[in-house]
Amino acid sequence: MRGERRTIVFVGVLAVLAVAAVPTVAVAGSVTDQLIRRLNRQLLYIAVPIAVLVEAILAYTVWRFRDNDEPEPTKENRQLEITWTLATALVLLFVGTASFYVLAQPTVSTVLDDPHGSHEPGNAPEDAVEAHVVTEQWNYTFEYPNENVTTSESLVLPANRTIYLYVTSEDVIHSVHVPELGLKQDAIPGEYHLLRTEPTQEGEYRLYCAELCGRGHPEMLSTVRVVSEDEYESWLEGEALDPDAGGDASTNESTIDGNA
Ligand SMILES: [Cu+2]
Repeated sequence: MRGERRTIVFVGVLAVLAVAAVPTVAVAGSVTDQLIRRLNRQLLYIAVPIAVLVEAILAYTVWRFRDNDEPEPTKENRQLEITWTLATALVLLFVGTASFYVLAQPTVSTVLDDPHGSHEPGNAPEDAVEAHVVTEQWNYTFEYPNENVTTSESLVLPANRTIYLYVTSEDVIHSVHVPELGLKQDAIPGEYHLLRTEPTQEGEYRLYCAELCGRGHPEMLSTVRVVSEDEYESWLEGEALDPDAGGDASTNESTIDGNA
């Protein structure tokens, strides 16, 4: 009976691990977003069955021993102890491995494969798109140094290309956050910090400032536009010919000042 129960627990744990290990297809905005979503789903596959199991055992115990006026202490059960120790170790091993796999990806952690240990701009590979996100109270300037393009309207990125975003600030600490693309990076005055990703889905994504940075913080919003390669090229050409077409950095600021 005891051996049977142990087998059931082990089979249950293995089944949960097997289900969690299967990659599921979902529409993700970027490679980064896909990695984070998948990890979240895998951890849920582990957490939900365990929560249901524990609650079920708890409810059963309360019901089963509801009229037990003389409870006896549990006797030592070595097999049961070994079983739950091993089961817990297996679950933790899976959680740790799955999390570290995601953390070690270059599109999630940008520190690991940087040869200089710094995030100085200009280190993007030839085939990647390099853009600088310059934050200041309370707007954004997007610079494309290799194309000599600067705009404040929106961050335009081509789909299915590697993107190197160098984030910095002109005044106080801001944080560049694009939840739907899985991107978040602090903007520190005098420093550049790298965000690396590959957008996979064309569309418009909201860009937030995620660090309280003063009076205009709630309105420090912008847009990331992920477009096709052709659209991106013609957008760059248009911006290079007519730099003022993309809007003016002071527009947002004067609007906020006007409201205050
Ligand atoms: Cu800000």
